[in-house]
Amino acid sequence: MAAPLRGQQPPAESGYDLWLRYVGVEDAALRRAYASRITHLVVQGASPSLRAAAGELERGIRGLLGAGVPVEAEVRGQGALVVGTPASSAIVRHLGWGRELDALGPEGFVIRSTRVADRPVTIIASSGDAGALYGAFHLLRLLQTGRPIDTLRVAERPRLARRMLDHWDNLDGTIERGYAGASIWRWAELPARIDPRLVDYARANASIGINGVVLNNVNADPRVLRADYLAKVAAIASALRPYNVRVYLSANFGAPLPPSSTPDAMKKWGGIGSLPTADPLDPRVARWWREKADEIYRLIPDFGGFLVKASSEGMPGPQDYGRSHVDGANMLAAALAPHGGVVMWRAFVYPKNADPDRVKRGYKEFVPLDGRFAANVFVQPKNGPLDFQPREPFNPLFGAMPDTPLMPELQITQEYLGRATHLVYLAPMWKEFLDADTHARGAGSTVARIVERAPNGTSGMTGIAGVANVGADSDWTGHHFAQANWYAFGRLAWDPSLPSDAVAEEWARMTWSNRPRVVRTVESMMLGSWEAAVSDMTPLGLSLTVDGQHYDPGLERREGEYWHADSLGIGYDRSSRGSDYVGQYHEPLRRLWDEPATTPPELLLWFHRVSWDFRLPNGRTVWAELVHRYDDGARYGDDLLASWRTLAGDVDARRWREVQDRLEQQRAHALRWRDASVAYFGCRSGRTRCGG
Ligand code: BDP
Repeated sequence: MAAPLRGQQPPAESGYDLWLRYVGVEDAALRRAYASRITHLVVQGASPSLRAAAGELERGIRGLLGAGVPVEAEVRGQGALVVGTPASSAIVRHLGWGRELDALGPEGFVIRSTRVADRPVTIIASSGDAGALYGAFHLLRLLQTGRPIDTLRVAERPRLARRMLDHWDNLDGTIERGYAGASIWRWAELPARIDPRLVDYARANASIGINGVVLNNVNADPRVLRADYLAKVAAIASALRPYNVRVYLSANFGAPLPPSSTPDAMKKWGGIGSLPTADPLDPRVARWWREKADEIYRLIPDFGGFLVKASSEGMPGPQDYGRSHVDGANMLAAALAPHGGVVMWRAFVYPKNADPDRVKRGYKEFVPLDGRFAANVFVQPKNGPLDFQPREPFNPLFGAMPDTPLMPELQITQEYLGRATHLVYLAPMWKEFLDADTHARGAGSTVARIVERAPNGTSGMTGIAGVANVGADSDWTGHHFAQANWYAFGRLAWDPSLPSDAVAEEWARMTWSNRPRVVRTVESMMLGSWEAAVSDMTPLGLSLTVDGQHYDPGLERREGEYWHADSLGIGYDRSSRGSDYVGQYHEPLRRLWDEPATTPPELLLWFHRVSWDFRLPNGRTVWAELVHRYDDGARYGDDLLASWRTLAGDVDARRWREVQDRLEQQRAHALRWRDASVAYFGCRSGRTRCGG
């Protein structure tokens, strides 16, 4: 696509190209500099991933520089861009970087400006084909974001081994908590026809380092494990494989049981087998799963493993048979182990009998099991102990299971954050979680450090998962700005230490424009958006204030269970004088969060029930602060609209209008949240008239 002239409005776009638009570099001097550095492409090796890397570079360079460059077998003159591995490429081999590349691993890479036969070249090298592909995307990112490329010295490797996108897609094409249209897996057409869209999906994931995808909902329909569906799964796997994306499935623990009559009943009580039980300690059950795993690996040799929601929210599990989570997970792990597969066993369980305070239950269920899981089992807790709320303290399981690999589950889809109608950039929330200091082994034991280090005897068992926000809408995510959350999740999974503003800037440049005004405006719209959403929906540590659809305010419905508001005060007492949830944290957090005065205001009502006149460090009472935050959060909608208006000429008309429509919806919705919340708490506290 040709570069727009300065001041001219760019041509309409649908958003389908995500951050891989490869529009022409606007700055003429920069474009010339790039063109002189990249005169031809040399890709030695023909594996599917190297071919994918070459294809992406050709496509990207053609778009960015306005003309393609020839692909040569050897370096010819100056300006070669060489891609390969020591195994695939004589040029890379002769550079003698083998040791360094080995240390970076098969997904790591270097990008370097150097000389070959006395000619200036740029080398993208890795010890593995996947790393070469990631290096290609990295170089393209540098070009897309206007970075200089004449003296490159990049060395990268992912900090986590499994960087997973979890789809909550159902076999009927719907998506649980999906706000961007139908599922992109078109089961009815598979395996005969593979939608070309799957390749674009794989490209997008590879560009941000995502290397695993769970295809189906954790509320798993057991039929996905049937032979006819496995053939479809294998077809999807073949489309994703060149991009280093492995396929995983959510497995229903009741799968060995016989079928049940209705689809809904299938999930909870039905299976695809004929056994009278799914008891993990019954040898027939273990054999059934072993044979199932063998069958899967015959079709998909690099199958990743199973994600399991068991004994949770009515899903079948080992506890139905009086067995433990360890019994269940280890039985499945034994079936997968001979093939190198893993189990991701969710810790999202909250059986009523465990504790009256729901947020304490996951910890109480899982901590006693630490160290007893097989070496290929991850326990997968959500970032917070409750349920993907706009803000929660970090889940105290992080730091409490030192002998178990923990794979955090984040939610990219905005279930509790205004769905795809609100602009909410989630990286700051994920950073708050990843950077949280658990103090498990003294100061500095952040969640990220815990997750990055596989426990002894579980080498390579590191990872992170995000619940996908992807659907079949033309823009993939239902809101152009929701693409940023997919992007940011991948980037943080690759390197949890990246700052959210740097990630936002990259995304803004690639998705919208390198014009400084656009970059600045888009970035600032994004950076305040999460705090604004928290202020508008769950200020000061409130949680679950939503209705049954998890979109509109539903305060009456939640009163009493997650917080309590009356004339005396508001909050939930989880201090040592209350439910003692605070006792699940290490010192000094336990001590600090035990007192309202030393609890951060952001979490005050999560940990404490305080009077409306309790004074916050800024001098305001809780009542005044609540009203202030609701108002502030709602007003962010006006700020977003005002900012976006200034970009009307800089952004293509179609995407500009679509974002504008969403922002208008968001503003109206945010005002509704504020008004409903202030009225409700005003009435409960006796501060304002009820029902007025
Ligand atoms: C809740 C969602 C529900 C999921 C559940 C889970 O509302 O759709 O099935 O979490 O994570 O937040 O299992």
